[in-house]
Amino acid sequence: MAVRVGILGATGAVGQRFIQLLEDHPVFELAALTASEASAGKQYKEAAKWRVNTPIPDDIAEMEVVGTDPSEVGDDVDLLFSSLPSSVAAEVEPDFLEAGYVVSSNSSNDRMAPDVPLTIPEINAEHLDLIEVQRDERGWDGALVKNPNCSTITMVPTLAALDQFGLDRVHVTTLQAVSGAGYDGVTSMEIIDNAIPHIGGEEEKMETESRKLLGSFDGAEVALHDAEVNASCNRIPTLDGHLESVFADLAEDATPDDVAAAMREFPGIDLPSAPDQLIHVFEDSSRPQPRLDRMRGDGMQVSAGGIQATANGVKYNCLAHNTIRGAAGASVLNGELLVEEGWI
Ligand code: 11C
Repeated sequence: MAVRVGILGATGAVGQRFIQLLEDHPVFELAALTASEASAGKQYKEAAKWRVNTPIPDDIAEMEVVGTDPSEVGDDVDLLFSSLPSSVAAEVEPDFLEAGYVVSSNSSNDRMAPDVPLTIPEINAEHLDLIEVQRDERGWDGALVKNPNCSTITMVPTLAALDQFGLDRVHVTTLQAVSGAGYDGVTSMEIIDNAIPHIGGEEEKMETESRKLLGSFDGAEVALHDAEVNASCNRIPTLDGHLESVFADLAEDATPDDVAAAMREFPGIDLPSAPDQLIHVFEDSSRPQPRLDRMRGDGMQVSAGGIQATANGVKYNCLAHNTIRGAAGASVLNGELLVEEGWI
């Protein structure tokens, strides 16, 4: 039986990706679209400035957008995907959680809250058990699950593969696409022939979220991984796809071939939106590249390449599609995990 889902923040860039990814989904049926009061009451095609590279599905184009409030969404929706701006999500998500909705959220508020699972299903599915803790402590009938920031999701699968060699220290420099900032069209052209060596808050997110994702879990609490993580985040004029250069110091000896094998063999998960293989490793040292490689695995696979030895470990590049694997696809995958594990 289909699980009826809604989108909080359906008109934004990530909201549009949700709509694209939910078209013909084998489990989810899209039943509610919410946006700000300015859009409520309009047909979706009137409310959204559509920027995704496939047409708005016909049935969605004519759906009425409702306000972001439980009374407007109705109680026949089982799961909400959230892509609200974090300041709005911090106000709105608790209303839905108190009203009993399960929320799979891409918004950055509460990602580091101790009782909120921050999950990538292939990495730390067991952290979903934190839902019991949040229900006990916050009195919610619903449940809140977060996915990490897109630049974190790009790197963490590769670090998870390296952890068997003793991950001591990570330095990462990112080259991030303009879609991560919600830029589009003419606005994105403002950074052509330029690079911006700062993205507000991004470095801290990479440094903390990665350690929570890789942390150990005793059933009630996540202990952050003790690796030191240092990030430098930069915006470049690429439309989609975050490329990252990672330098990882390892406690044990591991050759580039060992590291490549560990990445290739890192297990996937059997969920509808998951790629067969989580990490694709390129031999060609000029790959991965955003334009050529971001759509691998329908945008859900992470790519790595250029693996070389350093004095204390390895360096390599990794890449993922920032609004699919890094945002809407990540939330949809968490939604699929919630269904698979019986939380919905
Ligand atoms: C960027 N990573 O590329 C950001 C966008 O915490 O989910 C996503 C912010 C987040 O600018």
